[in-house]
Amino acid sequence: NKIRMMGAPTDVGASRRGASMGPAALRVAELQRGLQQHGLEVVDGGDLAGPANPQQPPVQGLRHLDQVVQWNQTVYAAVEHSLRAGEVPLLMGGDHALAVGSIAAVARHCREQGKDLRVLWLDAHADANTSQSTPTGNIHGMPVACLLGVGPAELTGIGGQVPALQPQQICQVGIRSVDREEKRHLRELGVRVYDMRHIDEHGMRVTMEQALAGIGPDTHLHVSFDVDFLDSALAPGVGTAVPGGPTYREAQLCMEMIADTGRLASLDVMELNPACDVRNQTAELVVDLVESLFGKSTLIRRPEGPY
Ligand code: DIR
Ligand code: MN
Ligand code: MN
Ligand code: MN
Repeated sequence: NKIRMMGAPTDVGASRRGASMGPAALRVAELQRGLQQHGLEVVDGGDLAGPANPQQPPVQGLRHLDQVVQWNQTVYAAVEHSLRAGEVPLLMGGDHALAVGSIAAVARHCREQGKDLRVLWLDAHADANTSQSTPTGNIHGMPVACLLGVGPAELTGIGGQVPALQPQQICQVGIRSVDREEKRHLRELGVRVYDMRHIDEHGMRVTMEQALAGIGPDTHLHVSFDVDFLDSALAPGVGTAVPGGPTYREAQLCMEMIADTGRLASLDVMELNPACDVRNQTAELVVDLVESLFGKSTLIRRPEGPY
């Protein structure tokens, strides 16, 4: 199916500015051409529009709620429209708060089409804070909680069903930074989390086999890729870098195993921050990894796994 790139140039959900330049950096790194090289049909729908960043402090534990809601409504509508057209939406963030709109649209589409939705959340952070537990007030630390029904009604209600997602539909990989109160909340929400220790102990291959288990012909697989998932030495171009993430090879294997399922149907590429990057190297790495996610491989491989 045709891939539709759409940019959401905003950083209203973060406190560090710069993720608003993420879509431009991905275009400079030739994301569209990179995917086309593998025979994929890719259109760039340009950037969505939304409110500017007012750079205000949090109000009752939430920074820029109105702006985050507006951006999410726009993202929701654009992703929904693309899915209805039978496309694979590729959202270029923008901060990760926008995954609420994106995934709410995917969830609604799956309900309507009778598809089995699975969300793979690749991130250093669990993004499961609430206005109570957040140490920063940044809504990009809250989208998982919002999608599971915990958060301000203007966000949890996007897509018309609360919660938009059931905890067993989402699985996190690469987690290594969870705030103190967020930890308890994550456990209560019931999200499956494969943290870095799990990857250390079992390896990326076993971890991804576990994360992808149960995916079948009726599955719509959505990947929400926060670029800070990657080790911060490889990928400095993010606002909240955390050391100790997946290496280049581990990240490639992760992406290739997702591609092998043949079920990837929508994607978020979030939190790329060119203001923190070194000569656009993080954007270039992300393009390389997204190519793998859509099936680039070194050799022609025979299917061998359970998927
Ligand atoms: C931290 C950082 N847990 C917070 N979160 C994110 O502000 O809630 N950084 N998502 O990318
Ligand atoms: Mn993150
Ligand atoms: Mn384990
Ligand atoms: Mn995130």
